Amino acid sequence: MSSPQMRSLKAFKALAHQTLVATPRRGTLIVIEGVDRSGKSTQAASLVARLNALSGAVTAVSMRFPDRTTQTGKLIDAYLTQKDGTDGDSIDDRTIHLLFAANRAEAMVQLRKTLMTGTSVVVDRYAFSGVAYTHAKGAAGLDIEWCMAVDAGIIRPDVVFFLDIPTDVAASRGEFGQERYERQDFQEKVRTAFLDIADKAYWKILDARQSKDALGEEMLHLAVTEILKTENKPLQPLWQ
Ligand code: DGP
Repeated sequence: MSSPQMRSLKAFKALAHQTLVATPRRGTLIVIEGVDRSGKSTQAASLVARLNALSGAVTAVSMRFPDRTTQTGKLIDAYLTQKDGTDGDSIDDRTIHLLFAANRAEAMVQLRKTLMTGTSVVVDRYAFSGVAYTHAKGAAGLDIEWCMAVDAGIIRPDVVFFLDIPTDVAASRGEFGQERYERQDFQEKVRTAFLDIADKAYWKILDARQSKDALGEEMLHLAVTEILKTENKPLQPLWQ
């Protein structure tokens, strides 16, 4: 990187530090989406660490969906890992969709509270996964509008980072294939559905094939830009 770029990155980080630490503001809701094995969880953890290192304080925390620790999450986990003793038909497609949505809805009070106390939240998967995975099943009645309807009204992210990756590259990564949805043909449909619902107003489509570090720096830069813009903008409902 050339020195003028270094200097502007340094100035940018200094401004970010000052703003993150000194200004009372609501936190920013940052969502990371993508197909399985696109690197979301690694990048979510790294983004929280980078944001906190930048501010020298805990100004960001992470969250993930599905949250497998709650009652709804335990049912979802049994379904995904097929520990329910069946090969997958124990919960029908509409019911599992509703359970995933309930798993997000039940976290909204805590999420709102965290944001309103000024902490940003980096979320690994959100309602967009809900729509993409259910719609990708291609079954009658699982159209995009129906899939969106049950998540309408949850907190709208300020920004969505979509970690885009060809599904053959994702499928070649470690541990692919362990859970129910991890089949490359299905993941291809999921990727298409994600790109169909991507809202240019607040989605950033990022190349997830680049190195972990390069992607991490790109996300940090975009996240800080978003945090600086959030100020005290009211939280908005999703899809309403
Ligand atoms: P993860 O813990 O991020 O690996 O996600 C678990 C799996 O569940 C993954 O294959 C994506 C899928 N998934 C996540 N959210 C939803 C949802 O709302 N609906 C459906 N049908 N699948 C989801």
